[in-house]
Amino acid sequence: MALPPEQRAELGKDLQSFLRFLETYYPNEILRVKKEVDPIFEATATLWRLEKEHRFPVVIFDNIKGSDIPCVTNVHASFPRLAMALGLGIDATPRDFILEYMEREDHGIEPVFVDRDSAPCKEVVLTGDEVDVFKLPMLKYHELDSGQMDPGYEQHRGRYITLGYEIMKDPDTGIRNAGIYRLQAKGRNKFGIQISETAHGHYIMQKNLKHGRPTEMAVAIGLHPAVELGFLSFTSIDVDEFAMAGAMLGEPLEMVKCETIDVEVPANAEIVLECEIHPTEREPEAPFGEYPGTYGPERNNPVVYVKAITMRRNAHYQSSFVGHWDNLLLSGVTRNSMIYKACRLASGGVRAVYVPPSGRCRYLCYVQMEKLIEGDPKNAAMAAFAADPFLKYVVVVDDDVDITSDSEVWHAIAQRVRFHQDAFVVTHARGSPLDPASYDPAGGSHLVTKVGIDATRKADFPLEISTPGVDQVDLDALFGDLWKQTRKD
Ligand SMILES: Cc1cc2nc3c(=O)[nH]c(=O)nc-3n(C[C@H](O)[C@H](O)[C@H](O)COP(=O)(O)O)c2cc1C
Ligand SMILES: [Mn+2]
Repeated sequence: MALPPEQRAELGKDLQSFLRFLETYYPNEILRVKKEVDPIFEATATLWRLEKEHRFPVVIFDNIKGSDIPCVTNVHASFPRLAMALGLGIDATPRDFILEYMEREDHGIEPVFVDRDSAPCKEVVLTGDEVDVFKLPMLKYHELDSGQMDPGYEQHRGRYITLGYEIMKDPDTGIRNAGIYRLQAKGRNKFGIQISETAHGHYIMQKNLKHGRPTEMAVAIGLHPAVELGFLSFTSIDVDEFAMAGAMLGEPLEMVKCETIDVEVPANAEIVLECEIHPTEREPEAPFGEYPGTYGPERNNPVVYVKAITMRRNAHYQSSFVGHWDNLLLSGVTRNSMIYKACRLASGGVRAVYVPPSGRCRYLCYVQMEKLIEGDPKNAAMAAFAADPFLKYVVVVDDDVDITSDSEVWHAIAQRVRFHQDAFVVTHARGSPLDPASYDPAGGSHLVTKVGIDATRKADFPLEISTPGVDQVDLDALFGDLWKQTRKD
């Protein structure tokens, strides 16, 4: 369940060390593309082609047209890699992951400061006119991705940064915050930004906007996946996510001050953009291919100016393919622990929760429990809904059902549910504004209908068939190897 100690020691604390770890011990997890690849669709078409083959390796594009910087993609597109980032074995289960993640979330490790001379992200410092974001291998992901461009930059329309960790400080409390908010490249030193209304980053920006102040914001690109898992932990606005990043890394996160703004960033980041969100300017941003597999609508969104770029000498840029496994799994594994905690609070019988990829790791949740008293499954379902507003269907099953298997869960629904008494429906509840089945998807409605289902066996469930001795049968003794050569259905 845990990585062997010699492998664990080489997990590293930055993106490139993690990639070296994979190359050394799990070389089949990485593919490299050496030929020149167009940032407009060609890289993402390659990833999607692999996806159609059910292959989700890390893909490193060494040579994206127009950039000297390699583009690392798909790091989070496979669950075992996320588990290994936390020191778990390649065969860890989602339940192993939740328990490890929760344990670490409960023991934050405060960051430490290093001086700029020992910070890899300061090896190259570009300020003022030296700033040109189009030197970064930013990709265009989906056909209709767009947004308003500055004059002269039309050929770059639709290129986005999707895996920048935006770091800001709450002006009232001074507490740091980190979250991913996409950036639409508009000009040499200018982006549009989409920060959802519910993100902490949005509250911080609003506090500054009320006073007509710009918001200082650093964007860290290219981090160790454990650091990313910490930054994305579902904490209250009063928790410094840098302590969560340290907890996931297993040691304090090393931080360094920015050159031009009063913000601190991970010293081991590959690339850092030092920015300000303009206090008044807004411009059309998007459409952009979003996590549900549909486009997020164009909006008049804030504008961001880049004051400096600092980076490693051999910096690697990192991208996430939004709407695909790389994006879905990363958000999925971090919400599981929040849902699990709430469900355990509601019922001590809950054993595990899982937000399956079939629900885009957002809309569906399976809860596995040892039902000690009737009614408990519905309470567990209500707790899951209370914890995560994006959920629309929660299905609670007995503890012999494998909740990582959609077909086992559907079997339980088909066999054990009297819908009129085992399900409950809540209309007009808050969901995701990007939900394609919200009451008004074109208008960006966040109102959705939620369904909780108790698919556990009820007290009058008939006796199930069984045959004594199944586990004692020795197939090798009976058939030699021949049984293994029969077709597996
Ligand atoms: C690949 C990826 C892309 C994301 N893009 C956005 C985005 O563009 N806007 C947004 O508000 N949230 C986005 N999110 C979700 C937020 O980053 C996430 O909810 C985060 O926890 C918000 O942090 P905060 O509440 O501390 O601000 C994205 C998540 C992932 C994994
Ligand atoms: Mn936060």
